[in-house]
Amino acid sequence: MRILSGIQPSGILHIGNYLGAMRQQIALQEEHEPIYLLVDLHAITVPQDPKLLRQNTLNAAAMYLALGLDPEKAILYVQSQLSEHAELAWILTTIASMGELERMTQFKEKGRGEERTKVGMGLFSYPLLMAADILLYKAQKVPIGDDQVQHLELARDIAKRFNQRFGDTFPIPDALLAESGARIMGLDDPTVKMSKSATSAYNYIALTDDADTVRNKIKKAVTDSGSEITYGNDKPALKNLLTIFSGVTNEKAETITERYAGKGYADFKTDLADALIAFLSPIQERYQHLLTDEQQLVDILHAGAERARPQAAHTLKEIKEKLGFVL
Ligand code: AQP
Repeated sequence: MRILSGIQPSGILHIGNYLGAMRQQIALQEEHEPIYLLVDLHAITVPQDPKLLRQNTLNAAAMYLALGLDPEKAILYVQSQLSEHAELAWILTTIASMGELERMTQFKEKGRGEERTKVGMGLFSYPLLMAADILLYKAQKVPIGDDQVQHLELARDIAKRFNQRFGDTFPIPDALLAESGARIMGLDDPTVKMSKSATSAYNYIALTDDADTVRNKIKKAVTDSGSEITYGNDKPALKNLLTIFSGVTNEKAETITERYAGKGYADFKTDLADALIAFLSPIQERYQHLLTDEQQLVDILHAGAERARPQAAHTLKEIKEKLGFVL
């Protein structure tokens, strides 16, 4: 079974990226040969500083490895290293409609505040590039966070339409959502998802945050009214903190809440910060070590692209033949 997902190297990676996507992506390498892309072509749909984009791409590769991705098992590479992604994305623009792209909430949110005519074309067609990533490898399962489900639905529609017009070509891909943590919310606002492009750093716990920063952010994290530590929809901020607590300790949320019967938020927050620090410290050590050898990271990414290239080329050739291109 082919599994594929991507992550934008557009800044820091946060605990939402990990619990919502990267954790299960890495676990899947034990039984499959998944493909994970550092999607720089997606990242440039909003302005990027070139030097920073390069560094963020290497940082994201180092973080995947520090979290346990084994490049012998999973295939990790940079999307722009194989031109087939962009080529297929163009072909898909010819079978998608403006109307279906206009319905995408990410485009609406990221373009908010901009005059409509000024929203970038790349941002608009972003989901088609994602569909191309998936369809290029005929992926059947796509491990993503909840916020990407709408884009996956579009990829499914595009795959079905292509199959109808040109004959059976693509399996219809399914989203693989984490059982818990598929949507981690902002620490400063539990009504919006944790996001690397949040205006305040108090929105997220970066995987690279040091111990003092983690303590400070958890201390400032918003909580709900009342002082009891319970897990439920009536306490969305606490529910989010408990999901994070449970995610980094592998304890059930209910088991955690039992420990805080009769205690207040202060104890809970101190322990949550400690749990996060204990989880992040060894990862950060490996991450820093991996970044000392940039060439090794580049080599791993090149090797990943070379492993993936034959299948990407094969699928694109098949598609071109079906479209009637002279090869
Ligand atoms: N808050 C989240 N909870 C659970 N999963 C999340 N993901 C992102 N945020 C959360 C999942 O992480 C994977 C990689 O995300 P991405 O960087 O490619 O795209 P994104 O969804 O746009 O992530 P951000 O951090 O929110 O970036 P910005 O701020 O640029 O929009 C995806 O599988 C995503 O679902």
